[in-house]
Amino acid sequence: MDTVVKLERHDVIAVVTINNPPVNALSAAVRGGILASVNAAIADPEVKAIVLTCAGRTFIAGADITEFGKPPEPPGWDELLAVLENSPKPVVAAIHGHALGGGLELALVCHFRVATKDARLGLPEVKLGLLPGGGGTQRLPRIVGVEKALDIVTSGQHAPAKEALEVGLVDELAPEGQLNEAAVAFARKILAEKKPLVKVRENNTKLEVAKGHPEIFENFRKANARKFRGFLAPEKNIRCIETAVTSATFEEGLAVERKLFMELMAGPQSAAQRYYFFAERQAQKIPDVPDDTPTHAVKKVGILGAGTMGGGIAMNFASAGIPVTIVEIKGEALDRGLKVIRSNYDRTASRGGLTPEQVNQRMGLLNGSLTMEDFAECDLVIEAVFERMEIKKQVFADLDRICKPGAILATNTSELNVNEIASVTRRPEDVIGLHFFSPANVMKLLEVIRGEKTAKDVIATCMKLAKTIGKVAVLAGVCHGFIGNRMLNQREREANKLVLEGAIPWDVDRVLYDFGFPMGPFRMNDLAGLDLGWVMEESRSSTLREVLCEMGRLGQKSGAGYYDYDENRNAKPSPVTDKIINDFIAKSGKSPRKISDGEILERCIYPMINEGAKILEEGKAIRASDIDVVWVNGYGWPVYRGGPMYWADQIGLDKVLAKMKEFHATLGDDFKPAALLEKLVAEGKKFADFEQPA
Ligand code: 3H9
Repeated sequence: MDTVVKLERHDVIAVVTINNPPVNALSAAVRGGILASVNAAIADPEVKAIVLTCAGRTFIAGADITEFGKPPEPPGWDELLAVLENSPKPVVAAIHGHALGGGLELALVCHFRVATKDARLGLPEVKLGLLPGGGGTQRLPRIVGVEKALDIVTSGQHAPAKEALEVGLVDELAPEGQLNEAAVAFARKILAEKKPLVKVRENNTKLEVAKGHPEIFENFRKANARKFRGFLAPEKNIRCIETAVTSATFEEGLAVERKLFMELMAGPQSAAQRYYFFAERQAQKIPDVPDDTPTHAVKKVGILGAGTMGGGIAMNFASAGIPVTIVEIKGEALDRGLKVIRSNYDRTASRGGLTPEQVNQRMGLLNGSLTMEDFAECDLVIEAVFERMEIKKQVFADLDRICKPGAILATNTSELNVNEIASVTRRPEDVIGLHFFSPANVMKLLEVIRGEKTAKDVIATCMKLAKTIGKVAVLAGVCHGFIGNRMLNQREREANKLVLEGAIPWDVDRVLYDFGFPMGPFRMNDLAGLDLGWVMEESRSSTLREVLCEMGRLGQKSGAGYYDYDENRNAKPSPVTDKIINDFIAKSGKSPRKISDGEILERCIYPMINEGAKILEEGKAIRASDIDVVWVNGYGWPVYRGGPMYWADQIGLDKVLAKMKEFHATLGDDFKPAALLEKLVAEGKKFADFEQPA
């Protein structure tokens, strides 16, 4: 028998244990092992019931994603699921950790499910651009009802065991540390009851309720249209559940599920989303900072600055149960900052995301102070003060004096030189950049900036800490704007140039929105505030943005920016902006030209890709996929297009290069192709093939 699956007998109960680290994915070997073990247990006359359990940190986390896109290896899913479902002896799944995707689908063909209290169950295939292809879309609504099932498959979220018990996904919760014993006891109880075994597929009661109510699906589609925009998988997930309700037989529903699953699997969106799944995990691996690098315990965090950024950063730690000392210069600003934090938590509570006790608990972890001396005992201090080098240097000199030896000193700068900041301390090895994105309590991305002298244990600690506070960390080297903003600057420049050549801002925004961004650059700037980094005294009316700021059009917050806003913050194209643009064009002496949507897209995105190539060749990002992780998590790049570097690989780097050369010839040096782009094209390679020299 295969070693990844073990069969043991405890009296009349056969226990089948899967052991395929790290997450017991259902590889061909595992499928074969389960099939052989279950068949053997069924054939053994001494065995009366079967318990299916997993070793290691989790139950089965799904199909083995690394097998996708390769020729299928036997045994097939249908064969495996059928043997379990048709077993004449009761099969009990014993679930700990995660039961996800194919793992949950396997549990759903078992007759019963026992879970630990901290287990989580879900069908996250939608996040891979897929749908549950092992009968999940047909069995789930039969257990939890149509509306709940729609929610589960289209969100991909994992339900905690308690909720799974309430909705009938789980039959019993096991006492702490006794999962297998509880599952065996459950099996004995079933044997004693001698009731006939019921298959999930035979239970149609919950589907009946939805029959003749197509509006359930239409309403669901409408309510989620914005969230699903651009993605193919949610609609196909919905269609499968719709079919579960409308089809005459279970088999018919399964056939539709299979067909739509295969369509998604063969399509570009799922390929991109699967690529992204591994990219995010790969980003955690730093070649010269191995997994076993020692890390510091971070039990107390200090934040300097209680503004929007500082407050948002503080919330991450308080939400993860880590005490925070938050320091401001003036009492008023501190009070205001703490008030904003409380109102953010209260808002989450009012939507049911937190209990009032949890809000109080989190607020209780925030200790406001007016003196930096209170950072003395902190293990990590993050400054979120004004973006001026002199100010940052003063702050770091103070931190160096105040903080205990071994404390990590971090700057939240979005572009300043971390080496220069570190140079004012006697411990540059403890200095690092932690670039959070606004709103810092919401955005998933954390750029971790490695200075020239930053110690490996400091990097390892910050990467680990990012996971603790629910962030996706990407390591970047010191350069202006790091990975994300450095590339964004390219897009900003081109968007602005385009409108002075004849495109209008709303067209630029529409093209990028249609590409899949949540909003275009002008809407984004209006949202962030046009006066970010703008100083009235230094304003020279030299750019469209400056002129808007001088007019008090500061963006959404002031009711007008590039766009005009109504009281509900709906954006309307503004004639004022049109006029300013026309004045600029008239002054330049050039006549506006018609610019195609295709050119808008290429002008905005190809220079970003080119900058990404420079970032790679300079070693400021470890790998191309890290850049993609930054753009998906920090800038709303549509995950179904993988990320800018992946997207470029799909278009073909030769095509990107050819276009860059064309723009270079007509529009100048902003489009000078990166040496790495030229090199990869010459070698017939992709960004995905690029490796940093050892
Ligand atoms: C499916 O089931 C389709 C069926 O419906 C079709 C039926 C026909 N396969 O995330 P971590 C690796 S689709 C292969 O860092 P955590 C991962 O790459 C699948 N490998 O750990 C990483 O490798 P490495 C539906 C996988 O503790 C290592 O495991 N299921 C798989 O933070 C550790 O992962 C999902 O989408 C896999 N399925 O989180 C669940 N899963 O160490 C996907 C993980 O080399 N998985 N790996 O970098 C997860 O959500 C998380 O891994 C989990 C653990 C929550 C389980």
